[in-house]
Amino acid sequence: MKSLLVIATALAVGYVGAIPADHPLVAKLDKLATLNKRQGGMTALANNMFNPKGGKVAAVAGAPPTRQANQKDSPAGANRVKMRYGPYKVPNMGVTNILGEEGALWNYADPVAEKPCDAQDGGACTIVGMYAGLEYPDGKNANIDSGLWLHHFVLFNVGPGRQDATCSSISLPHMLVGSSASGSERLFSSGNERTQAIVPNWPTGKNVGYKLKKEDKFALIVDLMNENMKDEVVYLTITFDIMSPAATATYDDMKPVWFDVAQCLTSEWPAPYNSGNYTVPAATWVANFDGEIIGAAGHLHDGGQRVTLEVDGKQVCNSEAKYGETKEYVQAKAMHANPNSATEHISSMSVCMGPKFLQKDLVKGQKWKLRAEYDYNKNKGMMHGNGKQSTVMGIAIMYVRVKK
Ligand SMILES: *[C@@H]1O[C@H](CO)[C@@H](O)[C@H](O)[C@H]1NC(C)=O
Ligand SMILES: [Cu+2]
Repeated sequence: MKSLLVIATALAVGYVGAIPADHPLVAKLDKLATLNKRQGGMTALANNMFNPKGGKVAAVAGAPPTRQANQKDSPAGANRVKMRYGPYKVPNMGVTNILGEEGALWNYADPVAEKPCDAQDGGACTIVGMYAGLEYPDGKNANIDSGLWLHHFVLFNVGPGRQDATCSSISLPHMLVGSSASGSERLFSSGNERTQAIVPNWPTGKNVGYKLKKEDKFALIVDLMNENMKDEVVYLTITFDIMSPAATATYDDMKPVWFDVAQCLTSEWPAPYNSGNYTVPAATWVANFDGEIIGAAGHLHDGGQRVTLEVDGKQVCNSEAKYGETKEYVQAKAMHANPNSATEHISSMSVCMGPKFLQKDLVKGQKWKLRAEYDYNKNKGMMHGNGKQSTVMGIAIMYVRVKK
């Protein structure tokens, strides 16, 4: 069993990349899936292995409620609900996990997360907007300027008929939350850039939303970093704009498509170079459903310049990174006091939508390809004490309208 876990670890950090179907590692993933089944899930196993010193802890006394409805600035007709997930304890910088990551809550699986509408309409609602944040127990924003990173999270929807568009049944992130790619789909994600996906504000995002059913259940993978020398407890927030099923009866449904250089793994990819520039391509995805494209946004790590999407050889989307736009994203001192490590961090990624998305329709059989471009000469990366760049990522989530 130990060796299988070592394989899981290797897969998890992305050493094998996007796996072609005939790759011998697929057989090993198969074994992992069997192990997963036999043990009734690998959630606890993986959490104990990767995060022995961190994870979900008891609610903090006196903290604000975990569901806060009627937030300001919701789009017309929607209720903006902020959900606070956790709280999660993030170990301090002095704690190194088995993957060599310091101060990390690493891909922590939280298989039970409340939906924004579990408290109303019996758990059915239409999501028209989503964005994420990180907060201290008292509700104050947690960001890089106080050493806390919303490194990333993955929101899964687990339910009957849910099938991830870009992974088949054997997929590590889905297994981490005790599900599979044929029983759940990755619905939303965000890194510390905290991109807002408020689709009614996008040119082709009217009268469409993600229709949550009563039977659907949420699960999370939470990845946080703490650059302080003491453990910190924080809440992940996801703010949803929701509408009732009755108000959205005529709306089209929306399906997410997750592109990733480390597809069906946990998205980390070892930086192929420690300096200069390089491009990491993802494996080609052959579109497996038809729809109308609403928008897409990318996620990169520091040093990243852009995520591009290509359809049948033509570039159609360019999601660009910007750095240090506000003080929250600028550090006084680089990690490990390494002068080659970044102090200015990615603070936004542009969204491809409307005229900036050169492809209007998703058509079965199209060949889609994501590329993640890095250039450490333009922006420094996050370096370990040993001079190696930490792992990178290249992700884009695209939302597609599916006609009723
Ligand atoms: C590196 O940067 C140069 C100049 O911007 C560009 O022409 C080249 O395509 C880049 N190479 C890679 C592998 O991204
Ligand atoms: Cu990331």
